[in-house]
Amino acid sequence: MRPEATEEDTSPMPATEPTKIRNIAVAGHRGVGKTSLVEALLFEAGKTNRLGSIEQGTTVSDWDEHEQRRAMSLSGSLCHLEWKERKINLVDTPGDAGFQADTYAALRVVEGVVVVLSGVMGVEVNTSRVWQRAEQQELSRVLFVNMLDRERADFFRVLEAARQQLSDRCVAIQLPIGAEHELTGIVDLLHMCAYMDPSGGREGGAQPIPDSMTDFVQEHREKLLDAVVETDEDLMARYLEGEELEAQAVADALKQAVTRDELYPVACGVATKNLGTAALLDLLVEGVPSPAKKGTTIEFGDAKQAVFVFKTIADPFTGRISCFRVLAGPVSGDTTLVDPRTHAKERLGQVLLLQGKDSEAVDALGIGDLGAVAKLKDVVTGDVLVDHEVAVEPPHIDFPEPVMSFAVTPKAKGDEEKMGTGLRRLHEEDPTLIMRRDPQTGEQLLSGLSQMQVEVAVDRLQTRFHVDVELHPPRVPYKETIRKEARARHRYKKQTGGRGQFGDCEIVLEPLPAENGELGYEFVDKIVGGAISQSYRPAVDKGVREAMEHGELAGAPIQGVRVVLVDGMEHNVDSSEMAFKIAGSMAFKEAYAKADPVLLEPIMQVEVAVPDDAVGAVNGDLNSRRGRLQGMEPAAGMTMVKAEVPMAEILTYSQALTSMTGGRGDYSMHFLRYEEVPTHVAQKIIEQTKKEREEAKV
Ligand SMILES: Nc1nc2c(ncn2[C@@H]2O[C@H](COP(=O)(O)OP(=O)(O)OP(=O)(O)O)[C@@H](O)[C@H]2O)c(=O)[nH]1
Ligand SMILES: [Mg+2]
Repeated sequence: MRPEATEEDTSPMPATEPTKIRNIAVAGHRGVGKTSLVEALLFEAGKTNRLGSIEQGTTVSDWDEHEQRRAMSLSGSLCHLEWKERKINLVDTPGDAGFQADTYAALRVVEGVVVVLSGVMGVEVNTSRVWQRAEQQELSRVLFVNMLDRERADFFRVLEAARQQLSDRCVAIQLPIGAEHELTGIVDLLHMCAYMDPSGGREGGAQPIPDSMTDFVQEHREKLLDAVVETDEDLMARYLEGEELEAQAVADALKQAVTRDELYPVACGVATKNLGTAALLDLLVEGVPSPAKKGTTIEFGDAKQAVFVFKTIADPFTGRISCFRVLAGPVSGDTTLVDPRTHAKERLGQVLLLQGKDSEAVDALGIGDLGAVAKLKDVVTGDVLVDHEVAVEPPHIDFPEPVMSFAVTPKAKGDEEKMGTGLRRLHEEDPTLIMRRDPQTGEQLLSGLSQMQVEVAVDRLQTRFHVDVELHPPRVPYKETIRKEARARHRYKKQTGGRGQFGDCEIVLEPLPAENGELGYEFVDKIVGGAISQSYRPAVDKGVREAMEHGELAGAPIQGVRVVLVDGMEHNVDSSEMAFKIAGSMAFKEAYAKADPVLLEPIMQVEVAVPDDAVGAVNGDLNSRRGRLQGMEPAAGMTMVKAEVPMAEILTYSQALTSMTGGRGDYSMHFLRYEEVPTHVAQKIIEQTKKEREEAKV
């Protein structure tokens, strides 16, 4: 007899069909209301019973204690909801420049992006960056102009900015009713209806458009129609003949245009009041293509089951959680996959759906769906797991390069290993957070995309891994080189009781020009006759190399030198390799002092995105940092200032830029080349080194 189904019925729940899935990243500039919008969408769809807020630290997606403490998103957060019989997976991404790794990874696993803009600020630096990424991935995009209840918010100004700076194919699909604190609702230009402000409750369904707006709405409806018919030849023909186009035909054409990434509808609302969410969800379901329609560009060979890991959460308690997209499936729990990168077998225990920090086990996930699994062994973000060994090229996510480094040391002696383990785990979570030892200065460096990112890592080391660390500006990796030729001879001779020491060599130092920007070293043997026998000559080279490790000026490595061994002498009993090594080293030091040695410093190429009103201040400041301006270009409502600046002057730039631009500035930099330090600056560094050496002696 068949048992009756109970609540604990374990019959497998079918995976969601790929046609019924919508994968969407919510992205944009810092603090425009992305997390608040995701919160509102979950609430509107009935996934939550109350609208959480950033202020109270009660949103689903900013669940981490550090996110709540700083009132900002620090990592991507995966959520899901159902709307009109579709499953919508949402990835709430951080807007801060320091945490873009998750944003870029999320853009690899979705078909659509809601680009959120502030109704006050409009297009900002990161709006443009996200837009460009989405463009590269050919993702469907819907814009959401948020915060329309705020003072100085202006939907039409933002719309115009989006058309100018992002794409002229941005077109309003909604309009606000009223403005700023008198905003009372929005008009849906596609379905020609209105939604009134629900003040934080669920949205109340479609309403008639207020009479007072008829003409205005008509004007914008026509703009929308113009834009839509342009993407559809049949409609265009009928439109030009003056035919009245039925609403459904327009809606279908719009949907197709959004799906094909040809039109970018601009929606609007107020996330914190839940205004505009129903219309937005409709638009996402209709416009964003399903994984069945769009497919993925990530390779998985002929695998029958395959997943792509786009995010790793390093939880000290549950262990590692890997978030993935199913490439081929369905994929169920209790499956063993293989990671072609490591050739290791990885067992998937339970397959999970994530809702912020909460997880729910499901039987299986179908193609295109997003989910997670705990405790994989050696899987890192970016890996593709498959059911049998196939040669797949994992997708290149192209994470941004770190722009700043700090020297990091544990407060307590003996905590080095704990710090190392913690930082390695944090790097798994955020691949743009990089730990390395500088071979020249010996310091442990922590590099990242922003000061905030590094500071958050320090906080996490403390709360998760219980190790307190300190950050210092790193030592600048200076180098030394010579400007002119010099010659020296050194005889190393020791006569003691037994066998003595004898080595004698004469060398000439010559400046060696850089090759491909790299300063090198060359040893040339020009001994004629047999002044020094063949077997001792490499010892001279060795001695020279040792002397070059720490130059006399600032203890920095010497580069850009050709050493020519021209003469010497040996003793048939007392000579040894050791004696020639010492002679080589001493001869080098003597010649070096006469060869006009100079100090070199790394020069960075710096690009600063500056709000127009702060350009003067930023340029002046770069000047005072010995920077050389290379040019200025308008970029997304800002000015992109390019300059070459010595690394020593820009180690602590982030705070200065924040205060000059009210937090609206943004910068990136990379190493360019080494250059001679100006004399007055070099003098200070040399004196400082001298002082440190003397102190070390005492
Ligand atoms: N007045 C008003 N405030 C809003 C609105 N949306 C968000 N906020 C507030 O703006 C602030 C930032 O909101 P978040 O949701 O954290 O913005 P975010 O884009 O997720 O920020 P990051 O993830 O840090 O980039 C919070 O204080 C929100 O309460 C809105 O529509 N109107
Ligand atoms: Mg957020």
